[in-house]
This record gives sequence, structure tokens and C-alpha cells, in this order.
Amino acid sequence: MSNLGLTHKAIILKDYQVACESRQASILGRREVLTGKAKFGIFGDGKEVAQIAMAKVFREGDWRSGYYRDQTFMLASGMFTLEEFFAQLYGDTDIEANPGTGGRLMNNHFATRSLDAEGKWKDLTKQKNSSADISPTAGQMPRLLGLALASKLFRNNPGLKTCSGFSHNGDEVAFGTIGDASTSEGHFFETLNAAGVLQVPMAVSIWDDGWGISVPKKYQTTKENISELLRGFEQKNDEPGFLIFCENGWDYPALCGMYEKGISLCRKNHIPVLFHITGLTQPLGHSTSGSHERYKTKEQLDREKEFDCNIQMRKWILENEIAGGRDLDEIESAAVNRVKASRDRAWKNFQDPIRKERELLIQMVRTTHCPCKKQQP
Ligand SMILES: Cc1ncc(C[n+]2csc(CCOP(=O)(O)OP(=O)(O)O)c2C)c(N)n1
Repeated sequence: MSNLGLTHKAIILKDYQVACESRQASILGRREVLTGKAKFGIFGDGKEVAQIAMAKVFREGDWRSGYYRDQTFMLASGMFTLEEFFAQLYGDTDIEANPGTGGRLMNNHFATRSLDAEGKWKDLTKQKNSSADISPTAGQMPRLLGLALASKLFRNNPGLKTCSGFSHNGDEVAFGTIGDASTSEGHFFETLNAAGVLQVPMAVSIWDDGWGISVPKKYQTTKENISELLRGFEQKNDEPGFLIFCENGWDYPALCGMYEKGISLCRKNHIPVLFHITGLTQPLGHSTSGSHERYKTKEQLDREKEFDCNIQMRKWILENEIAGGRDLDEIESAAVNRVKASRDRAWKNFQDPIRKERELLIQMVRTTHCPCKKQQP
């Protein structure tokens, strides 16, 4: 059991609330796309609990370099709001509403702002940071290495000691995330090897749901087990290498304990860490462009329903008598309402400028003399 507040009922229930809100955001987000209000959706459903555990050890000054499944991590770490979730889904170009992308990136591509309105560096040690996601899978990996190397340089290079606003003695960890299929890319292996050689504070989480769109792991990963393949990178007998952890993606207390242990060693000793999170699911399938019922068997779909991380977390709370079924029902229905309200606010904000522009245009047409006006209804 970890020290990360798991004895406190309020913290556990708050975590469950975030998991439920994030799931509802995915469900409603998919609906927004399928009803034509947004163009494309790819979400973080099925990966909520592990990301909540990871967010507990993510500090001000740390960096994320990840991919489109990380919405729960972004919400739980406070780098992103539910309103921003919908604003980015709609492609809102208003940077107040959508500060992460300003509508210039694909949905669920996350970023925080490192510069202020005047273009000057903010104090990055006082905020949580995310570099901007890019769409080629595994493209986030080389940048992750660079972010981790920066910490090492800030710790070891005397010339950088006077440079303020970027690092506290290199105590910052670079957190990376990647899907299991994308670990087949060259960038992934090159980054891991370089991090092992350089011994940098890089923490990679692999969200393993067993699929790369419709391609199962057996066609993608030797032995169908990426952490087993990477055992050669593991630190042994004080030789430089990686710490490797493997945990089920639905085991909330174990995940919290694992991240606490792994990140404290990574931060203090600059040892790269790999977290292989297995047994994750995709309740809504890969993206709004497909339907996983077409390529997964009934047995697979049933297993995914049973081992859905949010359902397993609910079960754990009940079994450990942390809260009753009615309390959890209330959290779940409040999550539905909160997400709907956030969607409505984001939609209104997105529509308002369009509405105003349209009204202005109508007014202009009405007040301008137009020869064909009479023929118009
Ligand atoms: C370099 C590259 N090749 C192909 C794609 C198309 N693509 C987008 S997501 C994806 C599958 C990724 O699967 P995985 O890494 O397991 O992540 P998951 O979506 O399952 O979390 C593919 C092939 C891409 N975006 N970039």
C-alpha cells in the first residue's frame, strides 16, 4: 500500500470522481463527433485509473511528453479542464477557451504554455508542463529524452546553476506515455537505449491495451510482452540501466504504490524507469472512425467489460468498505451532470463568435441595396 493518501477516504473518492468524469467526457465526446458537432474523436477511456496514480507523483517543474490517451492524467494533474476538453474537441481557436492547441492540433493533443502573453519565459518550475503532442505515434519519444537530459544538465553543469525558472537542481522528471503498438517504432527503442546510456530521469509508461487499432499484439510485439523483451535494459548489480515495473491497469492501490516507488528513485538518482501497465481496455474502441465490435471477439469484449479499470476501482472501494454503493452512484451521476454542463459551456463559447458573425452578415445583407433582394424569400 502506498503513502499517497490512500488511507484518506476523501482522496480516494476524489480520484474515483475524476475517473468517472473523464469516462463521461469520452462518452459524451464520442457522441459530439457522431452527431456532427466535432470532426474526429480519440479518447482516454479504459486508461483512467493508472493515469490518476501517475498524476499523484507529477510535480511542478516536471514535464510530460505523451499521446492522445492522456486526458485523465491531464485532468487529474490540473493541466486541463473539462471545458477545455470540449473546446479542443470542437477545434475552438479561442486561446482563452483552448489554451493547449488554439485549434491547431488534432483532438486530445495536449500542451501547456511556456511563454506568457508578451512572449517571455514563464517560471516553468512553478507550473506543471506538457510539451505539445504530435500525431506520428512514438514521435513523442525523442523529445522525452531531451526533456530528461535537460534535468541531468541542470544538475551537473555548473554553468547552468545561475539560470533560473527552468529547474531546481535537475529534480524534474520527464514523464512519457506510449501505446503498446507504438513501442514497435524505432524511436521507442532508440530513446530507451539512449536514456539507459545517459542515465536520465525519464519515466516511460506504456498503456498496454493489446491493440494497435485493429491489429492485435501477436502481430506487433515479440512474445506479446514488451517489458519482458526489455529486461536486458534492466539495472542489475549496480550497472547502469532501467528500473522496470509491471502492473495491472485496474489495480488502483498497486498502481499508486508502484508510481510512488519508481518516481522517487528516478527523481533522486536519475535512473530511467519503465512502467508497463497491462490489461487496459478500450470501452469505446480505438477512435470515432471505427467500431471495435467488428474485430474483437465476444469473449474479448466481455473480458474488457469485466476488467474495465473504473469498474474494478468501484469494486475495490466497496470491498474495502471505503464507501457504500449509494455514495458511488451519487459520484457517478454528479459526474454525468458536471460533464454535460462543461460541454454546454464549451459549445456556447465556441458557437458565440460564429453566431455573432452570422448575425452581422445578415444585418449587412439587409442594409445593403441588392438588386436580387426582392427575389429572396
Ligand atoms: C507513425 C504513425 N503510423 C501510423 C499512425 C496511425 N495510427 C494512429 S494510432 C495507431 C495505433 C496506435 O496503437 P497503440 O500505440 O497501441 O496506442 P493505443 O491507441 O492503442 O492506445 C496508428 C497505427 C500514426 N499516427 N503514426
